[in-house]
Amino acid sequence: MVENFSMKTVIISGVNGQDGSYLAKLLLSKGYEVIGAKRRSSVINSERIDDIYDHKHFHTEYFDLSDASSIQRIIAKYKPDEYYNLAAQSHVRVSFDVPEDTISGIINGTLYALEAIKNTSPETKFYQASSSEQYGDNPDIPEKGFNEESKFYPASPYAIAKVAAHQLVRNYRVSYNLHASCGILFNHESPVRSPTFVSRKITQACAKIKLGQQKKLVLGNLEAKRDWGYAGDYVEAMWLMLQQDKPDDYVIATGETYSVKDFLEKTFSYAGLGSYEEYVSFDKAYLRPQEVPFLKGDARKAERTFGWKPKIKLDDLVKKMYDEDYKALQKENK
Ligand code: NAP
Ligand code: F7E
Repeated sequence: MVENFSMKTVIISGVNGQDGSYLAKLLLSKGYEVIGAKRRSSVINSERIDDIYDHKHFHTEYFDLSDASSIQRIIAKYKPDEYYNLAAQSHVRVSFDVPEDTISGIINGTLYALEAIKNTSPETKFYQASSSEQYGDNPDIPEKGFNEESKFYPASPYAIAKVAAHQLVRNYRVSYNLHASCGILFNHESPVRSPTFVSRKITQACAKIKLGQQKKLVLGNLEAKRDWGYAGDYVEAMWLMLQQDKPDDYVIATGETYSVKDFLEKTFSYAGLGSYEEYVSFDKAYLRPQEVPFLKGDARKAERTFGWKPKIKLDDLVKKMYDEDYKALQKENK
């Protein structure tokens, strides 16, 4: 039960995920009562939030994106000051295999939350986890990168759903005067990123190769370019968006872009393993039916409006992720 009624209350959907876990810790440090909404799983998968599970201001609730009643129930129960809509099937390639689940979860989960807020808690401020994938394969790339005015050319079921959810949020903002903002976040990673994404797949494999636990790393397209930042910096931007007087949309990015090959070179070089080419092989299973070749973001609006700038860029991110992987694997082996 929430005990202290003078504290601000927040619901974070997808609290078990990478961003949910960073955001929960940030908001606890800011004195919020944090309600982490998670779905039931057959095995315990709360490792990312184990360290706050017993925090007296942290509570969990079960919900599911496909279950409108569960979302209505938690919003009506807590009438939170802020709601962060982070839960999603977030893997782009997997969205081609489970398009219906991905699309219905992202669009309906957003709709159910917006409807519940409109009907039972209209003062709740809402954050939407929009994505740079929404720009897709847009060939018109401004010199500084994609910005809030750039057109969306979504190139996967995941991105198509994120565009629809983004438009829903804008529609509810205008139609019902809700404080609902979209953060268009470019790729952001961390030591707790799932190893099914390429950044952590590389840092973890590299640490295992260094420790003699793995020989090869199998990847897909090495030419794709991404604007990679640090999740810890990006959740700060989510919070800042909801502290503004007016709701709006903001790009959050580093403004720098690198290829998967660059990521490999940086990680293998930092690990002192020499050329990645000795270890990496190709499997078409990791290709997508349609690829997003180039992403770079222009976050100057966020900087102008609330002073947000990334603190960690790619070189430091690679070191941070590799070091954590190496330490954890070494500890496991003792
Ligand atoms: P993540 O690590 O994959 O976490 C997603 C969370 O959503 C997980 O906790 C997952 O639960 C939960 N979830 C999935 N399907 C659900 C369902 N049907 N009902 C309830 N919960 C469900 O993703 P993330 O990197 O933290 O990203 C957070 C959000 O930002 C996502 O919406 C993602 O699409 C978006 N985004 C991410 C990035 C990025 O680079 N990280 C960039 C732009 C936007 P389980 O733990 O049980 O699987
Ligand atoms: O792929 C290429 C792959 O899966 C990055 C999600 O958080 O960010 C993420 O989506 C690139 C792609 O991230 C492998 O083809 C090569 O070009 O790490 P990723 P993503 O697709 O950019 C956005 C902003 C989101 O919103 C998403 O939720 O790397 N790549 N070889 C590979 N990718 C993976 N996963 N595995 C490989 O073996």
